[in-house]
Amino acid sequence: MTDVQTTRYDDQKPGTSGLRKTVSVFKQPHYLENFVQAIFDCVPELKGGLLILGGDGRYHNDVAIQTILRIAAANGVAKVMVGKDGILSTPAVSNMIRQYGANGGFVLSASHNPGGPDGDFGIKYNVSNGGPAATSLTDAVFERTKVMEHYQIADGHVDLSTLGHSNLGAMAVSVFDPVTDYADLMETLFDFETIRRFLTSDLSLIFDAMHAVTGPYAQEIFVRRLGVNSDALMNATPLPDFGGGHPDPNPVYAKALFDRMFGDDAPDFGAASDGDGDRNIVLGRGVYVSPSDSLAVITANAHLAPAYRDGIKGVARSMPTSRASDVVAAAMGIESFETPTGWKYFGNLLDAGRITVCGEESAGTSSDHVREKDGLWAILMWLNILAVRRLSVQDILTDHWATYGRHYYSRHDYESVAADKAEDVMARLQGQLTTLPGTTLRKETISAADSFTYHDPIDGSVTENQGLRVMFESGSRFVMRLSGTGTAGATLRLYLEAYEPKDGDHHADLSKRLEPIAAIAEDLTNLRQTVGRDGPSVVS
Ligand code: G16
Repeated sequence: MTDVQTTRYDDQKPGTSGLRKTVSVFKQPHYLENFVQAIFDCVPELKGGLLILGGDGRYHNDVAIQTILRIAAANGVAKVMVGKDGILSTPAVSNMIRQYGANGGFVLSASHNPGGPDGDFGIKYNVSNGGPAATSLTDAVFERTKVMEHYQIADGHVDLSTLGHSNLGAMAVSVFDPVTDYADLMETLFDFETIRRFLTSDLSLIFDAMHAVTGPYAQEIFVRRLGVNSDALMNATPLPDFGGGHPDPNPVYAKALFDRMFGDDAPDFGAASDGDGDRNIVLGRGVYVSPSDSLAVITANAHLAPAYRDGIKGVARSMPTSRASDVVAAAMGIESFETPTGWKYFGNLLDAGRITVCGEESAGTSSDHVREKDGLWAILMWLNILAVRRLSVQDILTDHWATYGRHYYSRHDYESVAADKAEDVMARLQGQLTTLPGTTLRKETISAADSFTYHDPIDGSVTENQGLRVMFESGSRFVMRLSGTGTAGATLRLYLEAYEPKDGDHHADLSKRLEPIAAIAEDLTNLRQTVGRDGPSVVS
């Protein structure tokens, strides 16, 4: 074991989901080592404990895993369980931590961000409930990185290509199959027999793994256990640079899937996941299910899957997610919660048993089976619902809107804009918040406007400045916030939502329906001119 005198970095503050930087930043001397040592310093129970380790297979994953193993050995960890070839999806890490009673786990991923030598890398620490570390811990880690002087590291190398047990110094290392436990868990939650019958006779499916981590999981679950033909899987081999793609399942980066689903002879059901397998999107023939609608549909129909047969306790959504799930919760007489963006904010509600399902507009949905969002879980939930109800995706949506009304919804991303310009846009809107209520713009009267603050009902913690909300009397709304996951400049997100009651028109053109709200947002923020763009980089 060596005690290394280190050089500190001042930029190791975790964002929405762990520390994400370009690969070149992570390759700086001591950069990863400092961050990992800071976590060991802040989580003393890891000494003598069990750690889960894996990542999405992106470039630098293999190097970083060996480094973490050596630091873990030097810091007295008793045992590390690491996925074969360093592979583990984010939800699988969460499951492993819970299933094996681990003290924590590292996920190496920059999620939906691009990979490769010029791409992004990331590291996220999950705690013993399986969920992302709370802000109190990530803040403590950041503070530690600013004062630390040393880290400890052992010598050695672990062969990750073969299943089995070995030792690194006194630390036991177990290389395990990353897929089986997770696939087994899915089989306990859903009616695989009914889904298998449906998939092999009535429903054609296509799944895009985007050359990211879910390829092997999809192979095991869809092909081996559910009988789907393997040519239904697109891009199912994980690659360090995601095949040059951008593993974000949106209409721009998953264009091939969208083209198939909106083309002639489209399959009945299409889905995709992201770099580390926690996000999902669902499409039907010629129809895209907005993640906010997906959460609402799952809330209303979860009882059709065996694990949720007795009903769900409550539902939570991140603040920018549309209020579609609130309407379902009210009709069902269950609690609903609005939390800041970031899966970590659902953890307390899940642990306290106040909610069973939760979701985010950023293509994340999950339940209390793990403490992460879970892409394949959401896709299997949809398949279970479709297999029981025997309706098309479009028919499920049409029926849902007729029952609860429709929240037309879209997100406009302005990616990689100058950080100071993005701050200007936010400041301009922030400065008007107190005077906006009562104002009528383009026939819409503003009922309320604020900067979102979350009061955690379980631990009483308060989280401020989580995005700016402008609400209208019509039930429409827009939200503006800065992304916490980008690595280049700033990404501004504008979330647009228009409510159409249950007896209204649910089949209007989406962008036309949202146009007045978008125009008001532009009037109030001068967004496009300030950031120097004609329009958003991505519309989803
Ligand atoms: C992460 C978080 C999510 C969050 C998303 C978007 O997702 O885990 O909870 O909704 O970022 O964050 P932002 O709008 O700040 O970019 P992932 O899939 O990147 O881990």
